[in-house]
Amino acid sequence: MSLVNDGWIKTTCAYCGVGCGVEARPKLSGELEIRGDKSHPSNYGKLCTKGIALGDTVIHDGRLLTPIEKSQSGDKILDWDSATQLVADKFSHAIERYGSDSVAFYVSGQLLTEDYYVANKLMKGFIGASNIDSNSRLCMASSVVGHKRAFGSDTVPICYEDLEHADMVILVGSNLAWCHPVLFQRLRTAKQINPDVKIVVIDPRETENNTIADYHLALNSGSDVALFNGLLHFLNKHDHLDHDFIQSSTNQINQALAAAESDDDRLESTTGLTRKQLNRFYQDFAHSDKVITVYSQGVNQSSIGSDKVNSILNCHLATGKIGQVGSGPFSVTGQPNAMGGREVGALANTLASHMEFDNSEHQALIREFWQTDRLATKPGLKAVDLFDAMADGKIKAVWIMATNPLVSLPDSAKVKAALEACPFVVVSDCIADTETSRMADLLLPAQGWSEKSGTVTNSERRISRQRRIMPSPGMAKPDWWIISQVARKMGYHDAFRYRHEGQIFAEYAQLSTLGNNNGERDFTLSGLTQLDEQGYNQLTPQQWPVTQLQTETTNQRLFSNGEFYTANRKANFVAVHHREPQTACNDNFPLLLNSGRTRDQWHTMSRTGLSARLAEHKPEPYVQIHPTTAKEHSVKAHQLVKLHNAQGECLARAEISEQIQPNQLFLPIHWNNATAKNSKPCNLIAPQTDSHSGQPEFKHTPVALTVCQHQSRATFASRTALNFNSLDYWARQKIAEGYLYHIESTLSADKLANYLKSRLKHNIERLVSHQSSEGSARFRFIALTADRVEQAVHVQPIQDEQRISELTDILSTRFNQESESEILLSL
Ligand SMILES: Nc1nc2c(c(=O)[nH]1)N[C@H]1C(S)=C(S)[C@@H](COP(=O)(O)OP(=O)(O)OC[C@H]3O[C@@H](n4cnc5c(=O)[nH]c(N)nc54)[C@H](O)[C@@H]3O)O[C@H]1N2
Ligand SMILES: Nc1nc2c(c(=O)[nH]1)N[C@H]1C(S)=C(S)[C@@H](COP(=O)(O)OP(=O)(O)OC[C@H]3O[C@@H](n4cnc5c(=O)[nH]c(N)nc54)[C@H](O)[C@@H]3O)O[C@H]1N2
Ligand code: SF4
Ligand SMILES: [Mo]
Repeated sequence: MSLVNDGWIKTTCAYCGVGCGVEARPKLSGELEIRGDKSHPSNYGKLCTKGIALGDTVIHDGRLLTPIEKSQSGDKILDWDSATQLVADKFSHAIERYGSDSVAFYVSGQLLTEDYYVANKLMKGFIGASNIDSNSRLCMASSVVGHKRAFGSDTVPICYEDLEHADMVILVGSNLAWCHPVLFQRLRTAKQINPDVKIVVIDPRETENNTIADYHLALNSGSDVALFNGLLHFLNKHDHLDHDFIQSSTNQINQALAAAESDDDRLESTTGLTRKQLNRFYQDFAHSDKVITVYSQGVNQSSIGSDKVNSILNCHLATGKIGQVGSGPFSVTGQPNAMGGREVGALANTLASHMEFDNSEHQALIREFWQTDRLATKPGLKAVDLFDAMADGKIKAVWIMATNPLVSLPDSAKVKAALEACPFVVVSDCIADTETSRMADLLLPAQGWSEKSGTVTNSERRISRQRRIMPSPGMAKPDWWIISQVARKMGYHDAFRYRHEGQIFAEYAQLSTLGNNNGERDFTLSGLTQLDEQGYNQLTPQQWPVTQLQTETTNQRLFSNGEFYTANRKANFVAVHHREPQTACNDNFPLLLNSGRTRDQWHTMSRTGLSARLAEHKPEPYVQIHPTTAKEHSVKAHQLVKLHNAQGECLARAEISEQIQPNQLFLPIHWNNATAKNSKPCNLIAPQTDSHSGQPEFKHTPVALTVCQHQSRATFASRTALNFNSLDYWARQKIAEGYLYHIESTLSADKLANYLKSRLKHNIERLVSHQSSEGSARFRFIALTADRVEQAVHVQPIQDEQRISELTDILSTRFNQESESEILLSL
């Protein structure tokens, strides 16, 4: 298959774990054309809004272009040699003085497998410690624990095609419609073709999933274990267990059944669902031959996330609905390479490539393979514990790559204190200004999507190439290169002599085969060990296990033979009990805050935030509030509200909606101090975690709510980014040719107008201003050059019911002198 056709280059989407195949073609103008790759078996040419807008985000706005050493005396640009030498020296010095546990890497599911492999090799293989953890800890850790406990391996057994063969698909704690949109499209099409397929949504909130669902179970937040224990008990009581499968392929069902039964008498009060609702769901599960349960952060991000996962796996094991066409549990991965990171082993508690610390044979194999006598022998600190240790002064140097912990870890204040306490903080990112990069001592510019090259693994274990399509700006380099340079400067020359990412991949493929000739471990790339540079460059999607180079599309599933990866090759039932989330609402903090994603933004907006198209869907941070709750708290639609608790506070615009239950709130995770004032949920979220997985409880935080007492509001369009931090509230929206600031203030409208007028650029040709003639103090200013608007401002009192104009197109409007006053009046 030709990978380059009419200039189109095959690559993989930068965003979610669906891992859609993309074709990209650079235009002479520097823009990038994007279309879906029809030959890619995960998406067959389909893309979602974020994928389609990839071309908008390859602009160089805000990129980090050089290594920068930051100090009180100012910023210093470094060359790569000095920058990597500085990292090597600081890390080596800390290790010499305080031991290898005094340094850490905090990495990300947005690294490529090759980057991940090299980072893990350096930390565990040569620094000899295991303080390398990934933001996947915040994302997939509970699923990893659940899988390992049940299957003896971290395995997602299904392939996407199963969604099209299932009789019943359960979406639990997954907003598939917004977070894995192309999978959702595949499911919607399957339902259109066969309306008898049952789709059930299990989420405290209503989401877009409901548009294709047969029914929605709006369970109480955190009650999934009770719900699935109820299902297991029902299956047992009504004789729906698959006794043959249980006998031949599983261990310890009796303990799990007993635990499920003991939860059953409080089932309705715990879940908030009626017997009728429960029975309908339980009957449907029992009577559907082929069932897929899709689960995501509503399951994982909980203080009992691992138990939630096992409560689901128990039901699939008890009925043998696993490893068969159209059947199985399906943990969807979030980030483009969250799965690759798990395969590499870049979590603090695994060794490498599905090999484990507690297995001395694995240790010996890896030691020999990496030619090292320094291999780490015990697990390191998980993300939240790592930042706690940092706050306690125990971590002397940390290297953060491709993640923004000051926004995404719980308890932002503590994370900030931790970074302040750490003597040497290195941040590798593509973007210059992130909340975390503001805390760095050294910034390293990384290549981003469309510039970097390597592999990612998606939710159905399919490995695809991301390819280099555009040159990278400034001095940006691949992460694997940066890490290797540092490793060599730390003295590990021979082990890190990579010239090309393909060499790293071949080494990694080799590692996956160690001691694995008879399929002892599920993960193997034995069919890819012989890839040469050309083979790697041309690599088509491969679904693991890969025992032979796959030249045709495969749709494999694991566990089809009823064998698992435990010592006796049988799957384990895990006895789990419902437990309430760690914090409950009380009189002071009566509302329950849930947090998650919106359709068109990705995490901290460092990339999707560059697209004006994507910004239109949700221009400002918002909080979903039920109409009854809004009434009780005197909140009107679109008012700005403050959420607060002992942990901190956060501002967002009220979106009154029946999609959310009374007394619950939903806040998106995307806005942060780089894009808004005080609008990130992690200000409010306590660092409570699941004791098995270390995954934080992001979806269950008691808060109080008050309406902001602001006097005025404004919109401010500008070609350049501005700083409005002295005002009470601002949020930045990308628009064509610039930014639009949404502002609110405790100042009166005229005072705010004066202040904003003072912020207009002075080097403009004309400044036209206009005060409303209607008596109410409405102000409009516009700063013009010959034929275009440089800046435009509109201010009005808060009680003014007439919504201020949006100004979203103003910067891209061309005009002449005659149309000038017309434009001003139309503002
Ligand atoms: N547009 C977009 N897509 C993304 C991302 C993005 O940033 N933007 N990020 C990617 C990443 S990294 C991830 S991890 C995935 C996340 O994908 P999802 O997990 O689907 O997304 P979330 O919005 O975090 O949460 C899912 C749902 O869990 C529900 N929930 C909350 N508490 C409970 C509970 O106790 N039980 C149940 N059953 N449900 C509950 C929430 O109401 C929410 O609707 O999305 C990926 N895709
Ligand atoms: N309240 C709350 N908090 C949450 C969650 C939640 O549901 N609620 N979800 C959690 C989950 S599931 C996740 S996955 C995290 C995500 O949280 P983060 O990982 O902190 O979010 P991102 O914005 O994706 O950060 C990635 C950074 O890497 C940079 N980057 C992109 N590509 C590269 C690259 O190739 N190399 C380098 N060096 N840098 C690169 C980007 O510019 C960006 O700054 O948030 C977690 N936090
Ligand atoms: S579904 Fe995910 S991988 Fe596919 S185009 Fe959308 S964001 Fe990209
Ligand atoms: Mo995630």
